[in-house]
Amino acid sequence: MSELSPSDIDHFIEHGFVLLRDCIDPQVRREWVARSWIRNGYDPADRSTWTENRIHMPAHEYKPMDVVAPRLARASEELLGGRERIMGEQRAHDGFIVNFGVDRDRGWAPPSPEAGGWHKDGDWFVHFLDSGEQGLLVIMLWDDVDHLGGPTYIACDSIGVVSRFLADHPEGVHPFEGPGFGFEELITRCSDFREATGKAGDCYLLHPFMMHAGSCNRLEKARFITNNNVRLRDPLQFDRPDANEHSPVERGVLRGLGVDSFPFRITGERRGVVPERERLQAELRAAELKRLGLQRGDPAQLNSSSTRSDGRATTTRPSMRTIGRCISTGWSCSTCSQPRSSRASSSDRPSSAKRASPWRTRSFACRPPCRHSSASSSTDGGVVR
Ligand SMILES: O=C(O)CCC(=O)C(=O)O
Ligand SMILES: [Fe+2]
Repeated sequence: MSELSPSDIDHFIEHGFVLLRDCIDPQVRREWVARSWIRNGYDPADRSTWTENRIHMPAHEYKPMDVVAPRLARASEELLGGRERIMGEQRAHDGFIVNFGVDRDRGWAPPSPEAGGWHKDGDWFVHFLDSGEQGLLVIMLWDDVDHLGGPTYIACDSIGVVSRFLADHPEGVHPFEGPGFGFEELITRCSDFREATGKAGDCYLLHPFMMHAGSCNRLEKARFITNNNVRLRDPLQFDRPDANEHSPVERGVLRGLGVDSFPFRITGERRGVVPERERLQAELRAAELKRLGLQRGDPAQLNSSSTRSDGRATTTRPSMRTIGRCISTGWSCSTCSQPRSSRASSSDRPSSAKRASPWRTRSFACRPPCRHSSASSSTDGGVVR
């Protein structure tokens, strides 16, 4: 059975998005959000510890989207024209974009060109009308996102604007070199602005050409989203011999161009770009692993396993199954950083510590002396496939 009704599909083609309510596994959602506080070294109950207004966290853990949000996975397939058109497995990850209080002291601006920060995602490739690197933009809400609480602003009539711009640039558009997109000008051509608010577990599936922007968070509450990409195997096609074979994403572009078919051919070179974000996130990841008590992880692994917006990751990293256990008990060996094992007796615990707190790491010493160091570079459960 289809996840999306014909009217959902029509809505997506016309307005560039569909909203799926309550589709994230609540246990994964709670665990990952709780762990993010430890990773950032912030206390959720003490705002004075929130020293950054916004953090785009690197991803540590990936899980199949079929498991974390199966309805979302199916809906994404339907919008892209079937599972066989998608590259690899769809995956959820914990690379949260946390808005702790962006512009909280400044005046609120409604979703409008004046709000600023408008862009289309995809800082890791040169863009063409038919680019498949970013097949969809999914905004997953990992906690409630309220009006004035930093919802992503979306420009629902931007799909046509961006489509026409890219159709005029078959040579390709670099995300940040040269003239680029000129988003400040493109956004002035839009007028249908909305706020991506919702409840924890809701997910917005956006057309990849949807222009969007972060917004100010005036509420004393951190906002947690991820931006998930679904990558296509092949470029989009706008002149399929059988028009029924056009996916809703392709049909959104055709609608934006005002045609039924469009024989588009690129004239430039498809290539990837390494954004500065990846370097920053590698630094964040190393700091997070320290806070999680995994500072003995192989730095080579840490540095090479940055979040990839394209949903792919190629390297091994310390086992997050291990981190998960560590957090659920709240105990890790101060020598080897590994979680408290069954052979550590209760007398190993420092007497001052009572109960595992979700945002403080705790230590104990393994007795007899641990052999954990050999396990600390384990990739079990941490190999990103
Ligand atoms: O924080 C937000 O609401 C938007 C973030 C975003 O669009 C991005 O990081 O690309
Ligand atoms: Fe974005």
